[in-house]
Amino acid sequence: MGLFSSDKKVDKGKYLNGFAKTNDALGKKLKFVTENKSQNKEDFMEQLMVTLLEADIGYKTSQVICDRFFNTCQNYYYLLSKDIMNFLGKTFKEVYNEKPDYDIKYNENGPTVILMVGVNGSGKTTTCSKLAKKYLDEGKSVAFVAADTFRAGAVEQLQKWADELNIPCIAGKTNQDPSSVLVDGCKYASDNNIDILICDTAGRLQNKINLMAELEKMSRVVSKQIEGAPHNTWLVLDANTGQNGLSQAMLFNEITNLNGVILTKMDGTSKGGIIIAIKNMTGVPVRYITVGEGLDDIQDFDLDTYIDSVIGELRHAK
Ligand SMILES: Nc1nc2c(ncn2[C@@H]2O[C@H](COP(=O)(O)OP(=O)(O)O)[C@@H](O)[C@H]2O)c(=O)[nH]1
Ligand SMILES: [Mg+2]
Repeated sequence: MGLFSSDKKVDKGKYLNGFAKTNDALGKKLKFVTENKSQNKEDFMEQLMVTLLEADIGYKTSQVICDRFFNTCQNYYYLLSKDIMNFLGKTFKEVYNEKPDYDIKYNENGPTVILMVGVNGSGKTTTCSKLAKKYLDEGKSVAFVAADTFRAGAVEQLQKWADELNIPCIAGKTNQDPSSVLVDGCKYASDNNIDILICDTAGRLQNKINLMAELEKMSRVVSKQIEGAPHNTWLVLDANTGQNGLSQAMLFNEITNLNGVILTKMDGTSKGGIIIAIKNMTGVPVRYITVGEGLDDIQDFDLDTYIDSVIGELRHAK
């Protein structure tokens, strides 16, 4: 086995806390709806749809889940709530896995470059530090590139985390071309046997053409420095943004080669159903979730633990 293993480490307690609000909106409501189901199919279908939509599973994905349910369980009225919940859990999993999942890319022959992208305030910089802590705990060497040269104070914010974690931070000057900072970062990482180079970038809206073009340039420039780089381009999405997050994922995916999504601030939202919608609609796997502001509030995304956390009531349903 190489330096990198794809084994996931999952803390169930953090999942349960992180998804508590989604569990209220989805699990507890589904339990109620299925325990008190209407004999009228249209009514029951509507209740199911509304519950899925409220947890931000999205219209198209919710429709797929409902169709599958009513096609398979025509005699739904005679089913136990527990069986319906189990069926739905299984369907969430199938829908998530409909587009192939694939592992995180690691470079076994040099630094693995991770580009963190997303809109302002989504949690990119704090997630950089959480990721760094996680990789350091796994015994890897980590460095930062502060390529957010656009916003005043952005470089200092990452530098502060770097000092706290005691890792190098290759920083750009205000208004320096972010691509040139990335070049410096790649050179540093190659020369200093860095395993993981985490690159923080400026927040950009998915509909701002020149900022998106800049992102394309960054990828191109990095690919000339280290073979296969950027090995990972991860979109950092605030889970609170729900369906807007879906449109961000689609547009970023058109411009860059996204191969992962990180959903942040899961602890503050009931919209955790967005995870299923994002994977189902874009095919981009969810890599991590963040569930708080602490350095350890990051978790590998694990589909089974997620489904258990959001609709875990199935075990107690009648
Ligand atoms: N509650 C909570 N807050 C978070 C989480 N992740 C990030 N934040 C907060 O979101 C805010 C914006 O984060 P920042 O990393 O600066 O976003 P950036 O603009 O994308 O770099 C900060 O106040 C973070 O502490 C999370 O998982 N949970
Ligand atoms: Mg930032």
